[in-house]
Amino acid sequence: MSRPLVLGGTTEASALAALLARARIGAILSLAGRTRQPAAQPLPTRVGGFGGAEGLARYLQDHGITHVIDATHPFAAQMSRNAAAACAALGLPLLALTRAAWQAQPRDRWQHVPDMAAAVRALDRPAMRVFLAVGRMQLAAFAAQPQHHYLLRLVDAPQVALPLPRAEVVVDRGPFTVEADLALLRRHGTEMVVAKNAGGPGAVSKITAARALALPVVMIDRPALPARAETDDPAVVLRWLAHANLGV
Ligand code: 3Y8
Ligand code: NAP
Repeated sequence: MSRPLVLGGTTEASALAALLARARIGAILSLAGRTRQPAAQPLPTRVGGFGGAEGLARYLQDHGITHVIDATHPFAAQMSRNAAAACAALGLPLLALTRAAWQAQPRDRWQHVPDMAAAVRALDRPAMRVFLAVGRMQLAAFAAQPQHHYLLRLVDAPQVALPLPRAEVVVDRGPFTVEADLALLRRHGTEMVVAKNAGGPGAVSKITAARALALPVVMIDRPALPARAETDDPAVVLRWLAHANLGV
């Protein structure tokens, strides 16, 4: 009997969780515990870190996990590295459920930067109205460019003072829509968007809205991830589980 662990926290992970629950596969979903009220999921869910790759390996053994599906966000590189290391150490099958990066379209005004530090450097210019859509955990880096008027979209209301002197907060969790993001950017008078190349449908609306408004986008490219088997199709994950099950 297979007992998969899904490392979640994305739209794709939630969709896979629904498929696994409907197929009555005894999977467990795992979240880091970054948000105060994570969306309810149709699988038993554990929340919190494992304690590095070693802690994850112990968890996999203690809970008789037979497969690991890494459906984490493309920027959750540490979790992906730990999953690859723990599965290699235990000889457990690992499959990543990923989503393609967004590609610039002809009218897009993207400036690609390799990482968050380069995104901060790209803002080294006179004050602008910037939609900083990178979430809460990266805000401190942007204190190096305090001159801008920032619009921040966070999943939870900030509990501590923000590291940015001129910032307006919108508390909202995606998936978002184009019409809502168009209204948001117009209301704020946004002149530039800063975004991670998350890919997928859940965060793309601000990129589509920026295109419609001909706004420049500082697009942060994805971090390098460990080599592993990948698919962007949840149905492939189900077949992989069935096949690997036959193999055990
Ligand atoms: C805790 C689970 C689902 C999953 C929905 C996706 C889509 C909406 C868009 C913007 C960009 C951002 C952020 C974002 C999106 C989906 C997906 C996605 C971006 C939840 C969730 C968790 C998190 C963690 C959170 C981070 C933050 C990043 C906000 C749940 C809602 C900016 C990434 O306040 C914080 O501490 C937030 C932390 C990691 C990045 C950061 O560095 O701050 N996601 N987001 C997961 C866990 O605990 O393991 O609360 O229910 C999931 C989703 N967020 O079920 O439909 O699939 O990408 N999440 C980015 O892509 O740039 C918002 O505003 O346009
Ligand atoms: P990260 O930097 O790659 O991971 C840092 C540590 O957080 C990991 O080493 C692990 O702690 C813990 N962790 C991360 N994901 C976990 C999970 N699904 N279950 C249990 N522990 C987890 O991760 P992150 O970028 O902070 O992302 C955290 C979560 O938010 C992930 O679920 C991710 O899918 C989701 N998310 C992230 C982003 C983003 O922009 N980064 C966007 C949307 C959703 P231990 O070492 O103690 O095991």
